[in-house]
Amino acid sequence: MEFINPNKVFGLGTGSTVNYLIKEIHEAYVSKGQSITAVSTSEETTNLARRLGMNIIDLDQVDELDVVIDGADEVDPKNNLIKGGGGALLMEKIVASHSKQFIVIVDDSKIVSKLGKFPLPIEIVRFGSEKTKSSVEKLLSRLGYQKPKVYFRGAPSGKYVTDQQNYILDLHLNEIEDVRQMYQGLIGIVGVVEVGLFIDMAAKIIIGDTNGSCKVI
Ligand code: DER
Repeated sequence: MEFINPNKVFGLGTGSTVNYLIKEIHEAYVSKGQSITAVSTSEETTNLARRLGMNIIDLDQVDELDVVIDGADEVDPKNNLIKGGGGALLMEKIVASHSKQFIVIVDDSKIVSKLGKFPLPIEIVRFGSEKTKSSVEKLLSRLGYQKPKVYFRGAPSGKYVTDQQNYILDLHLNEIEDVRQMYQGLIGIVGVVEVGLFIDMAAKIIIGDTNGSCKVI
């Protein structure tokens, strides 16, 4: 909360952590009559924020944002992240890229020595999605990953469709040896829109623990 200036437009990520933040913002400002304007990274965030009385505007209506606050699925010692467990990685990355400060809130269970235990989400276009999936599998074997499992999120009951009308592939890698090499390889595949690796983006990580205290790194 202390990183938010209620008089300036800020960015709101997506997920259960951000949902708590939205409720706190409502409590601290909106419920006391202060108007709050934010840019959102998903329909889920937009719906909750609007329901709690906030104005949500389009990213293109603002110049650079001062602050964007989001959650993450994993954080490594260099503050690189896996994101996209909630399915909003593309919009989250676009909004975070237009912010002076990208701040991430996690609990200590998400701090890891190497990224990859959490399946890496990538957003791919729906056209030719099986072909894109094979290209991803070929890349992973070339990079030395033995029989990596790559799944369409939501399949087989019904493939998950993102707010931007794309699919998500979850890559079960266990450990990502070289995050930059992985990012470069995946983003170079035609059909891949964005990768849930957020490298060198987070300015601060706020880590909460089960005692209710938190530290900022
Ligand atoms: O999908 C996402 O990128 C979310 O922000 C995710 O990284 C954090 O979600 P959570 O707060 O529900 O754990």
